Order: sequence, then C-alpha cells, then structure tokens
Amino acid sequence: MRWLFLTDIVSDILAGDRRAVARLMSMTENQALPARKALAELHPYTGKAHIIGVTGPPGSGKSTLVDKLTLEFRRMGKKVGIIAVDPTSPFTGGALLGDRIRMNDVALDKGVFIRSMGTRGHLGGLAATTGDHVKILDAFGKDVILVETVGAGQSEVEVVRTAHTTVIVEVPGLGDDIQAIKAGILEIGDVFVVNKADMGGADETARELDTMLDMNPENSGWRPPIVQAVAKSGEGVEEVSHAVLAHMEHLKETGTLHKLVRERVKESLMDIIKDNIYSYIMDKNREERLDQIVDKIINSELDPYTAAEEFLRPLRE
Ligand SMILES: Nc1nc2c(ncn2[C@@H]2O[C@H](COP(=O)(O)OP(=O)(O)OP(=O)(O)O)[C@@H](O)[C@H]2O)c(=O)[nH]1
Ligand SMILES: [Mg+2]
Repeated sequence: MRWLFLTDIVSDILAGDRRAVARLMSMTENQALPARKALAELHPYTGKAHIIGVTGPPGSGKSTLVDKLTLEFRRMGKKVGIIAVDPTSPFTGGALLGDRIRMNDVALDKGVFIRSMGTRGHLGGLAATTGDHVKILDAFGKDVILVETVGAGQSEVEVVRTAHTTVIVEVPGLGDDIQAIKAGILEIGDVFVVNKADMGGADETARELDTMLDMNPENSGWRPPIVQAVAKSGEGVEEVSHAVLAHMEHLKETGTLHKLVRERVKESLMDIIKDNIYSYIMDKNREERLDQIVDKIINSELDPYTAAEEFLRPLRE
C-alpha cells in the first residue's frame, strides 16, 4: 500500500502536480518516513536548478525584491520556485505575486510555486527542511529557486548556505552599525543590494560596503557587485537579476560550481551520518547495554574510551 502511495506522489510531482509538491513538503516538515523514500526517488531528477538565497535584516525589502526578481525571471522564460522562511508574518508578498500573475497570464500560473514556512517545529532542523523543499522544487522542474530568510540567526545563515548565489539585501543609513552587521555577511554575499534607494543615503551605504569588500580577501575571483535598487517600484531589479545570473556563469566558467556542489553534498551527507549515529546511541533497545557499560566503568572494569569503542563496534564492522 505504502509503496503504491509513494510511487503516486513521486510520479505526480514529476508530472507537474502542484498539490503533490505541497503534500510532500508537509510530509518532510514532519519528517515522515515515506517522505524520505519519496525524496530518494526524486533524487535523480535534482541538480539542475539555480538556487538563490536572499537574506538581510528584517523589513529590508527581501520579499518585495523576490517578487520583482520572479517577474524578471519569468520574463526570461524561467520557471521559479520560492521558499520563504518566515519567523514572524505570513508571506504576504508571495500571495500578492500569485494574484498578479494569475491576473496577467493564466499560463504563468504553473511557472511559479511559493512555499512559506515558519522557523519553528522542524524535527530535522530548519536547514534540513529547506534543503528538502529545494530538492522537491528542483525535481519539479524549477529553473530558479529563491530562498528568502531573515539574516539574523545562525540557522538562517545556514539556510542561505544551501544556495549557489547569495543576495544580501541592505538598506541605507546603517551608520555605525555597519561594521558589526557586515562581519559575517561579507563572506557569504555574492551580490549586495542597497534597497530603498528612494529614501536617500544609498550612495553612502554602497560606498561603505564597497570599502569593506575591498578589505575582504576574495577567494574565488568574484568581486560581489553592489546594486542600488527600489524594489517597490522595480527600479534596479533587472540589474540584480543580471548580477545573479552572472555569478552563476562565473561559478560554471571557473569550475567553482562543481567544487561548491561537492562540498555541499559532503556536508549534508555528514550531517545525515551524524544523525544516524546519534539515533543509534539513543536507541532505547541499547539503553540496557549502555547501563551495563556504565556499571563496568564505575567498577573500574573498563575505562570510558575502551567502553565507547566497544559500544560502537557494531557500527565499525
Ligand atoms: N521606500 C521603499 N520601501 C520599500 C522598498 N522595498 C520594499 N519596501 C517596503 O518595505 C516594507 C518591507 O518590505 P518586505 O519586502 O516585506 O521586507 P522583508 O525584508 O521581506 O521583511 P521581513 O520578511 O519581514 O524581514 C514594505 O512595506 C515594503 O513595501 C523600497 O525600495 N523603497
Ligand atoms: Mg519577507
């Protein structure tokens, strides 16, 4: 029964069924075992999408920019997926975008898929869930996948790290805070957007960013461009889209993409292995054996290092 159901959801997704995509996404959020099997079946169909992370401080205009970028990519004929990791409010921008597209062209309706998710309640961790959603949209045939997240905590930064290209959305007038804010962000940003340029002070912020990028050692020969934009009106968004695509070209031309993908795959594999080992250790069926070993350590029959080796021996065989 389960097998039939699984084959259904996978083939439905591959056939372009949006509800199947949403269903599998919910399943992965709950870490349902069948979800893992479905993801395994989808794996051969992944690896084609350009994954773009969009991050920056709260309210800097990330959702607005993601909407406008989506229109830009649609104009280029690309299919777009949007994942919004939203710690607070629902993804209002996305809903607006959906309406707009449906009003303009029914055919476009199929070209965009939007998923919004809260930061709480992800059994396998937020970064893992986002990674799964990206995979699903990739297999679903999206050419571009935009992942929006607030650039505040570590987990959000990790989410963006699954991207090929990271766009940092700043606003003018950060003043003295700029040093502190930029510390961690300079290294992960591939394209910098100074948004809300209509509010003044954008030139100065762009200059400050530029100076800081000068001091930041480049490691892959890519100098992150700084683009001033007014996401609300769409001004500068075309330039942002070109910068993002140019970055992907750079990754391909220099062979960095291959390296990047390899690193990511290795990292996520190691996470999964660690999870498995953790589950092995915490398995209730082994609790008794663990307690016996503890007794032996207390009675000086065994030292903790030898005991640990012994406990893990079945894993080494
Ligand atoms: N003046 C001005 N306002 C803008 C611009 N872009 C976005 N906004 C406004 O800024 C507010 C926040 O925009 P969002 O796109 O929701 O920002 P966000 O970064 O996604 O916000 P969070 O996801 O809540 O962190 C909205 O009221 C937008 O209309 C812009 O270029 N200029
Ligand atoms: Mg937002």
